[in-house]
Amino acid sequence: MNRKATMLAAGVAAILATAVLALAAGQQAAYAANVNIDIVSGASTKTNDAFSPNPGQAHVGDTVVWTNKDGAIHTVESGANGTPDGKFGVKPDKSPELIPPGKTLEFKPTEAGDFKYFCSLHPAMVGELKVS
Ligand SMILES: [Cu+2]
Repeated sequence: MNRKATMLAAGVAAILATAVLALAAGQQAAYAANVNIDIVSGASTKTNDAFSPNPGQAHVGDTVVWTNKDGAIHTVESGANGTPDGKFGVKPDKSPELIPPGKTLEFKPTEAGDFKYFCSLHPAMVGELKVS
């Protein structure tokens, strides 16, 4: 093969490799879903009805998105009040992520299980995320 033909072959191989990677990524995206959970209006005065749906249902690899539809700041911290487990809803320093009105918090579960969570500002607000 001359130099031009070699470069052409390398170019075609690179395009094919990119196409295969894109296909694989597309298939992964087809299985992973967004799971939406609302922090409902008036959540501050609610308990296990502060989050909807509750319990939430997700699969490993999904993106769980909590949206604050209330007018007050809330948090979605994994574990229970007094015994947080730091699996989601916390910053690297383990302090809770604040979710202002209209904002979201995301969590991508990497393992199955039942994850309890609460709002650290209004600890009566409790929820559960079931991951299969
Ligand atoms: Cu709250």
